[in-house]
Amino acid sequence: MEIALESTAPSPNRLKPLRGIKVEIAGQPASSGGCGTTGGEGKASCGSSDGPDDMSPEIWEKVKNHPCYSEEAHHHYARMHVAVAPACNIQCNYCNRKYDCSNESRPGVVSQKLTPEQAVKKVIAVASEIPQMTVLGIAGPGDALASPQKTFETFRMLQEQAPDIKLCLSTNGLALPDYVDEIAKYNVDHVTITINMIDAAVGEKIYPWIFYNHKRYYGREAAQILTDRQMLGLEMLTARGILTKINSVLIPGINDEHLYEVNRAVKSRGAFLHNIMPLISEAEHGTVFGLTGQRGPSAQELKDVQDACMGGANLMRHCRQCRADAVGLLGEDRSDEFTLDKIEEMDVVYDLEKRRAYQEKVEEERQSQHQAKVDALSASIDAQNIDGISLDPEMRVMVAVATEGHGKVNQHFGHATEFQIFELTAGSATFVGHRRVDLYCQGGFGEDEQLPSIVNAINDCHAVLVAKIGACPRDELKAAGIEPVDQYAHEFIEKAALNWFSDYRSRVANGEITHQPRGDAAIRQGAFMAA
Ligand code: CLF
Ligand code: SF4
Repeated sequence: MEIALESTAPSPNRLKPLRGIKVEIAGQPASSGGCGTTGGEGKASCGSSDGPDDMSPEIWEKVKNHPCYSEEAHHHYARMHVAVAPACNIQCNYCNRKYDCSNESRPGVVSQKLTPEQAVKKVIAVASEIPQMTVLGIAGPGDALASPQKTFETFRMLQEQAPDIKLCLSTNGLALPDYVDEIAKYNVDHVTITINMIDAAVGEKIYPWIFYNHKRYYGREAAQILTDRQMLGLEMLTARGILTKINSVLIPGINDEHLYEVNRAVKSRGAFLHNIMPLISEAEHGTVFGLTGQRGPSAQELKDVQDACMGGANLMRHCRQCRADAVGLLGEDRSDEFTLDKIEEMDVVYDLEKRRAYQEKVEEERQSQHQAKVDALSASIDAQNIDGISLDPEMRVMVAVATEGHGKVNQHFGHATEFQIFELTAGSATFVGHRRVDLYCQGGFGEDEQLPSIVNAINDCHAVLVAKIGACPRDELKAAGIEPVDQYAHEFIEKAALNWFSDYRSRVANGEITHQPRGDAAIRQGAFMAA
């Protein structure tokens, strides 16, 4: 399928036209956002409703057990990263090269660097211990394609020794067009490109320099080369049928309004997913942005940009900005269990059949959970009026949910290190993201000084749904205007949230309470954490 040269790119005078490359992803129209052929464009994420009926069999095979490319899969399948690529060929103003690449990991984290041989050993060890680990990503600690020998040597060895593991890489895109053949040769099916701009006037505020063709370029010229290379690389990957995810770092005042254009430009070039991540910026990270006081976005600013991009490339909302050596399910990190000295002592047996059998069980559980959730949702209350009083059909609120997984409200408030956020309207519960918080319960006791930061993190929510909550945080949440709700413990999240919402609307309708708009919430900026 040919992409029209006019395309949907919004600023043809600033963006070079598409190069007329034939763009085909099996089963996916070139101009579609990727996730769905029937599921609609610009969905909140490749979310829980996405299944084999929503996309072509070829794409379903690629995404069904990739935790980053499928929101539902991330509850069941794990990924790991190996930090084999130390070099970088550009400078981002949000990066300090003492730490890992911030394009696919949280600032301020340092990974244990590995040789390709050590990396392969580690992958095999993790794969035999965690059979639901299905994806190996190379995401730094620098740029995966600035150390191409190490990256591709790791992929080559892995393909031979662990052929069932999906290969994934993350890059800033500068060197990408030179390595598309290698990427295809090693069956790397998933590539992330960090694209923060398509306009060099924006780019020069983010990138002071790049190193390209043995020469250093600065300012606007550097940004122009970078955006041209990123767009070319994206088109080449799409033409090869390789799934692409675009990461964009949202930098208030620099590219917040521009990311809509980025979303449309990458969609027109066949990007599968767009992951808009908040800038995390602190002076202690020693980055240009940290030192000049450039702030990150608030939770509502992030949501506003994501919402504005709806209708374009599908949005990923479950990213955890993980480490370049992360191991485990998204949101958990087990890298400490697999340090090189520990691997040396392990009895490692790579049993492909055992892994397959285990993953079949995981898939069965996922299907039955999915069905149970669908059934529960259809039984949720969707009242239009109660006792003859009509409920406000336009009302829209957000709630925070404490969960340990299985799609249920099943975590104690004090044990939560993150909350899932859902937006509710009459009859719909949409996942909009996660909020990291400091653990409230430490060593069996509530830490009252943590409460203000937790309230800040979910301050835009009308309620927090939990399995259990103590008297003290309950009172403080109420005082902050957030309703603590524990009567839906161990129910499926969407059903619980919609039933609470129906009850809330009826209390508003009968005058028991007054519906008040909520304020904004803060995205946690702390960086020196494990996961
Ligand atoms: Fe790693 Fe990235 Fe592959 Fe995932 S992470 S290289 S696509 S396997 Fe995932 Fe982590 Fe977000 Fe990245 S949650 S930072 S999006
Ligand atoms: Fe840092 Fe990654 Fe940017 Fe390179 S591409 S400067 S490693 S954030």
